[in-house]
Amino acid sequence: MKKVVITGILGQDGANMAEYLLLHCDINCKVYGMMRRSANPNFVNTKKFERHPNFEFVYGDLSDEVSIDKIVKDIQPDYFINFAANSFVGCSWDMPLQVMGINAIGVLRCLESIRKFKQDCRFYSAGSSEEWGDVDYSPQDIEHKIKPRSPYGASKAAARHLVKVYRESHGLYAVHGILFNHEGTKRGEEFVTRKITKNVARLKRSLNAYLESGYQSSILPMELGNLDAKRDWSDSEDFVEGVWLMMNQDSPKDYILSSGETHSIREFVEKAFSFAEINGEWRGEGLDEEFGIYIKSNWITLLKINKEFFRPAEVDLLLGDSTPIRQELGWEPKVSFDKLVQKMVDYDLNEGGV
Ligand code: NDP
Ligand code: GDR
Repeated sequence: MKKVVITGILGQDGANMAEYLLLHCDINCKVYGMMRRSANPNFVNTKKFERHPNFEFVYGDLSDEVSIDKIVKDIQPDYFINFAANSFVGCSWDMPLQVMGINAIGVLRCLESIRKFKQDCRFYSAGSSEEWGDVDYSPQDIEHKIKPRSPYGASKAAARHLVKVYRESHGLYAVHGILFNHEGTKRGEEFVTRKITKNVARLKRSLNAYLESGYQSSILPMELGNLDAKRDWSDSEDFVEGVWLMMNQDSPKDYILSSGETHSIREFVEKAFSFAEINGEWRGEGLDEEFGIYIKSNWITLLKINKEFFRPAEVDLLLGDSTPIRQELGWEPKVSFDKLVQKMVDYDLNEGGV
């Protein structure tokens, strides 16, 4: 039975990867899900598999090489899939050293442990389209110059170089997948897509209550930053299948996973409201722009702009070219942009209430 260590197990991709391996495909494996010590850990993403007989939680922290060494030495894994990171670009200006320490040096700690204790263990490094930042051309392919715009992007670029060095110097099977934005019902609430769908669900409930009671003051608008940035969004559940394909090539090669479409935050907002059957409109400009709706001739603001959510440097446009992995490894995403937005809105309206 293959042994798979997945770090970041409580996060979106770690949980989806474990779910894929344990519940959705017939790979005979034991999954060790690494979580860090926390006073109040959140197991919402692991509910479906945490009692699976082939699943076990293990403690470890990417800031602590002793814990990583122990995991690799004791478990002797066949695969080490490293999803753990400080994954929020927005906070990476506030804590750049922590971001570099976890996202780049943390990867180095994993590579070193594998080099020392299990050289034939296959390693996955979670790279990001943020490594390209202010892009030179679209769609971005694997040859695009590294041009990060945030400490987060720089940390992922550093990890990419380290993976290459360990692959070439020590012959490790190590891949650094460049993944464009991917979302879903396990997405953290500070990321813009989940922030939008959670708020749309909350506002839907508030509007319904207003229609029933006529009491309007409880309708608090959501607040967003830059609506004009464009992202290439996909479903995380599609992407973990691509990651597994990258881990099982004859020899290690880095690939891009992307949808090949780009949409603005504004479009995501419009779709999310429309799937919740809230037919609002925009008015105003710049920082005074709002999205809202007229009910009984009253304008009700549902979305406002808040400067606080703008970044010191923005990545304006991301659009990925994932042709190579589609052609060479047969990866194919199943979930379109519309389906993704609808799935997240439906979930937040029904199960994931605020
Ligand atoms: P999440 O933020 O949902 O999950 C990250 C996980 O890493 C969390 O469970 C977190 O633990 C854990 N973690 C953070 N710091 C440490 C540490 N020091 N030691 C151990 N664990 C730690 O991210 P995603 O699942 O969305 O992303 C997975 C990976 O893919 C990340 O590396 C991210 O940077 C990268 N990526 C993500 C993309 C996306 O669109 N989702 C796109 C491209 C790359 P805790 O739960 O305790 O906070
Ligand atoms: P991103 O995701 O930075 O692309 O990184 P995020 O959802 O945080 O931002 C996407 C875009 O939305 C704009 N935006 C806002 N963002 C947030 N979080 N909150 C807001 O209120 C808001 N308003 C507008 C941002 O400015 C940005 O342009 C994600 C993460 O998963 C990374 O880990 C991953 O590497 C990249 O995707 C690819």
